[in-house]
Amino acid sequence: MSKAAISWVILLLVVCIPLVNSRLTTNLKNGVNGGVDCATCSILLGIVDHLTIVYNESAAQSLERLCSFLPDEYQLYCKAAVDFLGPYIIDGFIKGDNPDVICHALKFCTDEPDQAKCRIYPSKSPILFAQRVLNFRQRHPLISLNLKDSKICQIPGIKEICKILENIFNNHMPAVDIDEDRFGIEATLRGSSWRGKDCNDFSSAIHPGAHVVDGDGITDHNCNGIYGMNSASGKPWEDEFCNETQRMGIAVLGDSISAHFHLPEQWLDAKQLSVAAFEHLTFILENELDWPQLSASTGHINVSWPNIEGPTRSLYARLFDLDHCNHRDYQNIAVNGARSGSMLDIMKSLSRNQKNDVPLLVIYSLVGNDVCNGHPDTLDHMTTVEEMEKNVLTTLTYLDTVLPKGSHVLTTGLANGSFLYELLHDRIHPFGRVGTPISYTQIYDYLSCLQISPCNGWMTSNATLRVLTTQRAMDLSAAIRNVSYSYKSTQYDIEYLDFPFDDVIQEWIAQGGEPWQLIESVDGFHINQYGHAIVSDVLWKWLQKNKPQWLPLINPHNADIERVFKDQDCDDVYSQQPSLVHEGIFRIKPRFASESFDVKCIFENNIGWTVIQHRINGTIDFYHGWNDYKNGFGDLRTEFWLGNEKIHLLTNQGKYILRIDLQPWDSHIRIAEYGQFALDNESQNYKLQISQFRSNISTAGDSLSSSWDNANGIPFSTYDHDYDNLFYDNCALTYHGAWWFTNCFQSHLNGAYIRSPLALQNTARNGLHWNSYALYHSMKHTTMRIRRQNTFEMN
Ligand SMILES: [Ca+2]
Ligand SMILES: [Ca+2]
Ligand SMILES: [Ca+2]
Repeated sequence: MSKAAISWVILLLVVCIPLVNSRLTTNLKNGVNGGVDCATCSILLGIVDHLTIVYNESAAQSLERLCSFLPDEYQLYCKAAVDFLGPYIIDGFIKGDNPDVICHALKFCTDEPDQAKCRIYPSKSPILFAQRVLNFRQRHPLISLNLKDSKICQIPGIKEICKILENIFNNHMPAVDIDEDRFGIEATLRGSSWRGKDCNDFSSAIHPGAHVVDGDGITDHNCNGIYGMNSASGKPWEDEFCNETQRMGIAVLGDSISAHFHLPEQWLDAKQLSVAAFEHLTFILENELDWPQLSASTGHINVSWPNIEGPTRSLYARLFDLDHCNHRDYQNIAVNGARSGSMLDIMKSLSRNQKNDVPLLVIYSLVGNDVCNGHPDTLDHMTTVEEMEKNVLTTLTYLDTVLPKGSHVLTTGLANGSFLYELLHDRIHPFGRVGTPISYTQIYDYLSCLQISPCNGWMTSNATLRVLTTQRAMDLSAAIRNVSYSYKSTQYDIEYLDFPFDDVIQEWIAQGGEPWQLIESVDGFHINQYGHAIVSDVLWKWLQKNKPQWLPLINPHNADIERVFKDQDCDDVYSQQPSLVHEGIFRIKPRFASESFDVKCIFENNIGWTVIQHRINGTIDFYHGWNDYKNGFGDLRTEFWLGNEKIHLLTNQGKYILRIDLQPWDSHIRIAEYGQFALDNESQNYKLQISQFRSNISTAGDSLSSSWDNANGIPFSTYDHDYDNLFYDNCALTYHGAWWFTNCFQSHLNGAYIRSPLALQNTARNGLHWNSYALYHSMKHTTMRIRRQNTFEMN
């Protein structure tokens, strides 16, 4: 298989990941007649066809347009795929072939002998269809694609990615988790979107929900952001603010409903396709197309995304509102396709130390997959009542071995999915909004024909089958209820609740909505963002009414917590009081700081940046010793170095992004941005932590962490404290500045201020240098600024 064909497969994998994803994460088989590959090809070409209609252009132009919507890192693959297959596809469209014909001709789709023929655009004449496929192949005899042999995960470069993904998909543990406490620092890959962020990934004793040590007087053991001493009282803040109430975390054991599976509608609707629709593609894929950060159970982000609509309200957010001491103590242990049997493995990724951690409220909620599958004989593949009883009992017994005393478990029954068909079947699917209208029934039938439907029992026009499926779901719910009520736990108390979808629908109608508006538009199966918010409303009301003793008391110190632990950097300043000015000088107090201090802030795109270095005119001399660089010098209104101690305090309260703006004397501003930036403390000589150079947005190149001269892990050097890598030289002295010198540098922005025309040829190299932008050139203006990374951002 040629390289271009491989690229094509990657593109399929990327663009139509939902199906591939469900194949990776569920027991869903490849289907028949080409299954997932066939559906992917047909839908993709359908979208191309729709683009030609929307933009009144040729298929060639539409293919190019489709590639142009993808993020930069996918462009190359997309273009290679178009170069290879584009001519055939275009020829097919010109000759009037529809996506079904082209995908059959290209052998993504087949008609297996004993199977029904699957077409997304059913052909009026089967003979004509076969003739068209034959004609296409005769026109292009050289096409030989054998996708059955494509072992995509064996290709070097892809192999490593596959390994990571497999690990994530199989173990459901954070990809980056150095101390193995099962809490990560990245947002995606089962990291902080799923479980509260680990505030120290080098100590497993430090994690959300952990036991507090010495009142967290020095270290924030439970990652709730509350630590340190109140100098007025001499007591730890955590003791003063959190000891009156009982801390409690939340975890959900669930399926794609709890994980909040969501496929952006913009991806399938040619009218809505755009660069913005794919803006966070990598982040979304790394989160398995799930949005736990916005879910009913563990939602914790209040921002709107470009491709998901609706409010975030969650059980976790409400626990936090009652008591801010519960900050970050959430775990979303939900996996697409999970059912009671597979949960027996998945639940082992739950993190709780029975002896040391605080109690947990666990929601056990598997609402569909025990009756949903893609098999034609779907009833034979559903979980039986006996299996369900055994699985629930095993789960509850296991929880007894991990949950701290005083925990609570709420089990729910299966949802009644029969309403899905009733609400949606004759509505038009987003994919069918352009060109030939396509209803949900047609999509259901097509997926069911390929045997890749998420739920043959409910997503079917066969009313009897829907009733039988609902009956089984009710029997299984009864089994969950019976086991829940008969189980005797030593660690927790337990309650069962029928999945309250009727209440959710009633509540939505009371708010003026229509029930179908709560269903995900693309898959016609999951609950969307509006639905999640209401599910959380209904569950919370139920808990308040029936289990008030499970919920924490209102912490009278919530306002104090906000007061003491706010304004930690310019972004907090901005969120307290959005400013109309572009920049200014403000007072902040980083969490670790004993006193507040002034900084220069820049406000841009609703983000507050904290400036740590600025050079504009040479009025300030930057040739200073260790203590000046430690404490900072200069004038915040003109030129300054903020100070290594302050930078250390700022960058150790979260994950910080560094952006450097560089303007030479003879050219325009370019930037270099790093996803991770921090300074260690003075005992580590303000060692630089820098990584995740953002090559996609940086225009000035990487002169701090490039492989040939990497300043990551290098201490700061001044002329009177020489920690550079050269034993025979003192870089700070030689080049008249101070920096994280290696041997000696690829960048150095604290050198002497040199004016044009000498700056253009600063061969002495003692100026303001960034070699990957301009070698032997001393910059005219430089700004180094930082901001805290938001959890929803990708790296
Ligand atoms: Ca960790
Ligand atoms: Ca940790
Ligand atoms: Ca704490």
